[in-house]
Amino acid sequence: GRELTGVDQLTFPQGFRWGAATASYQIEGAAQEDGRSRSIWDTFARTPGKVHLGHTGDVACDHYHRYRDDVALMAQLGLGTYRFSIAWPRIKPDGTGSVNTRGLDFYDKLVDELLTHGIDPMITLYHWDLPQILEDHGGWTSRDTALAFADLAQAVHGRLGDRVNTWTTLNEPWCSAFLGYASGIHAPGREDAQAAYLATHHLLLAHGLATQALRAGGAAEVSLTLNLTRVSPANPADRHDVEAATLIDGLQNRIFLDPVLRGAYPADMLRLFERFRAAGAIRDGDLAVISAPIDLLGINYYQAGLVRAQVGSPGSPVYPGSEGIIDVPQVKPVTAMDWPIDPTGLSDLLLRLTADYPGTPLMITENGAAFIDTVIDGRVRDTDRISYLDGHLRASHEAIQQGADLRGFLAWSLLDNYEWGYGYGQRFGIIHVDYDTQRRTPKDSALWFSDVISRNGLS
Ligand code: GBH
Repeated sequence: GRELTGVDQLTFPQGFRWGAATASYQIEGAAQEDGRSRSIWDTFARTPGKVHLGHTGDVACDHYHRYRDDVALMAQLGLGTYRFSIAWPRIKPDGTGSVNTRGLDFYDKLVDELLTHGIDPMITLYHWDLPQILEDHGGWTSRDTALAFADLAQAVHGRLGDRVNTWTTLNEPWCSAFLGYASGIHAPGREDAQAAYLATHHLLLAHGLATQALRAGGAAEVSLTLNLTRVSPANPADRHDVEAATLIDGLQNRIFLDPVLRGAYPADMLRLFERFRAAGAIRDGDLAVISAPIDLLGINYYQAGLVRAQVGSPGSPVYPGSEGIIDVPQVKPVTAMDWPIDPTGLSDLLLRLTADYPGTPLMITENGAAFIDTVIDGRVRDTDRISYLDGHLRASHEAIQQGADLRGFLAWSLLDNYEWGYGYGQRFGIIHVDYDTQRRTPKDSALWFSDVISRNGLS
């Protein structure tokens, strides 16, 4: 029954922010409308062999035309916050210079629609859809891209800053740098370690310069979202495994956290910048820009890492400099992505951030899972997704009990959408999308999440 005592409830702090997240290229479609230019994902998706079945974001969820219905669904579920991203090629089709007003108009209308429904808009300025024209000039390997990003931030804030309080500069710069330029599994699909380290620094600089622009415009709350995780040694008693875990922790977490929150690259990461001839990109004064205070650190968490030292292993192309280290398969239930399910990785991560980078409010800006969903009689019985979210919310609650300053939780994702290299083959939504009809069906997880929001906790 529902007559539960306080002991049976896991209640979150008052004012805890609940919501869901999306990203422009993954949901908008309307790729050729209102002056939008091509992004690196338009190009990458059309490169044979890069994306599952050659899927593109040309139509995606057609959210560009259906945003009113989508906002109505959000309101029906009781979401308090909606995190979405801005498509740079809509705002500045040439990458730099003049603003395309029609591009901004879309986000202006979306923001008003959200506010009308009492939903707090949270804008991410970059979620991977770089204008192709900027990639043609070096993309994130070029310092100019960081300067252009600050101008973009100023333009978007100039139009929406009177109504939007929370601004996120970048989503997961690790993915942009290492999946985009080192392993080539994301756009622009380059496989060049030096480029990945140059991109890392220029992305961080972009974050810092955009933060300055947002502050100058009076933005209330500035944040950065990182994909962070716990990286453990396969054998904690083996010194080599521990060193391996430390290096991967550096490449995944500290290479972004330390410059932003401590004003310096960690020594082991600086050695990699040097080894891959990228240290010259780090100029005097950059770290002061990069480490300007932020109000909120966004965390995207899906799975934890387990590594082991193995002499002679070539290492992983996603971590240039990781020779002698291998990923260890984990004996755990997995999602449809084959990602092991491990909520303790999240509580450990939140407590580690609390200990190592004190004083920064935290927010889970993405957490969720892909499973194989089918609509039967108008329902999707995704109990696997409910238990995934429930487990990670329990882990979040536990971390709060132990002192983590966690301010909110956003589910990834509002809608099934274009899952990058997996195309439409993987479904992360709490709302099912039929890509033939564009029909939306809230899954059981959406109804469950709505109930969690309404009671500010789990029962
Ligand atoms: C997020 O990225 C994105 O922000 C979002 O757009 C995306 O839809 C969502 O997650 C679901 O994927 O790449 O070989 O090292 C998550 C990115 C993907 C990074 C898995 C770590 C581990 C395997 N993560 N990746 S590998």
